[in-house]
Amino acid sequence: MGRVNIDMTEKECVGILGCGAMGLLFAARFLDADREVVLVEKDPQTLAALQAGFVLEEDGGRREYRCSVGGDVSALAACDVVFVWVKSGDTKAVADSIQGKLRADGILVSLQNGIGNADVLRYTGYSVVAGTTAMGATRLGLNSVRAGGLGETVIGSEHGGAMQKLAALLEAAGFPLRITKSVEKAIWEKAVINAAINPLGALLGLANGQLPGNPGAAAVQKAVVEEAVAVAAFAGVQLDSPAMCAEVEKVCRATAGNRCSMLQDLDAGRFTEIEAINGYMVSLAAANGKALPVNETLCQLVHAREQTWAYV
Ligand code: KPL
Repeated sequence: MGRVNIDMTEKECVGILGCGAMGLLFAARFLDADREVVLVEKDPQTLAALQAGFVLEEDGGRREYRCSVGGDVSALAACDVVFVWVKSGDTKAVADSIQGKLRADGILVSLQNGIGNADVLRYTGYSVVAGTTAMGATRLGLNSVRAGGLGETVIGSEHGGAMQKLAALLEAAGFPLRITKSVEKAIWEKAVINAAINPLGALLGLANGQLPGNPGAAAVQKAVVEEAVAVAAFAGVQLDSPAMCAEVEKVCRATAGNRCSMLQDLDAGRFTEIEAINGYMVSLAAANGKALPVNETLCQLVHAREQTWAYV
């Protein structure tokens, strides 16, 4: 589908719920586009740092931003659109906490990694637009982020009015945008890419661009993709293994310098999104009487890394 041209006379208020790398990158883009932005962050240290503003590093330059910041979802009461940028494991808690706190016509947006986030958010009763983004970002500190390249953002077309409003907002903020009739497929494609890159990058401590040239890592990536493509069919999504392998390699090269989000999580002592990515696939396969040994082993290894914090 093509570009959406809507004359927005009124400037929206955009909420960002969860101020990690992606949350801050999106906030910066909307502030650059002269939108009002409200940040909500539950971690007290990050919240305190954000009260002093935040910094975006990009192309060797550095820009400082200031906007409203709150520690509770009630700060989002006036927002037209709220981007949910918490980790997948926290989406359910967000859905529970946000009920009745937004405008009745407020729009929730989930571009998070993993499968099933939008379904969880739909329980709130608000309009939810689901999608994916390939924008790269690396968190440098509590209130600083480095932009990592302009990747495509994809959103689903099924929520007519909400989708059009969101599309106009994203385009005004300069996001390369694609609108698709099959957002489920786009979410699965992104999940397969994450399943093949994130646990390997995280366990090996390698940047994305180092994975394809590492024969062991590349062989495991291929096995992950083959299993993931087989299980996608149980969700009614038809994917092609060689095409997905090529896509994984393309993303590794396009985001070569990026340390994937799972590696950033482990480095920062945060729990990872492995359960919403490889773990989701393993569970769906099990529910259909199939095993995914490679994905399951990666889940166990990433959990084992998370559990090492118990010993420090
Ligand atoms: O989405 C990503 C992530 O790090 O979570 C990729 C595409 C792998 C980029 O690093």
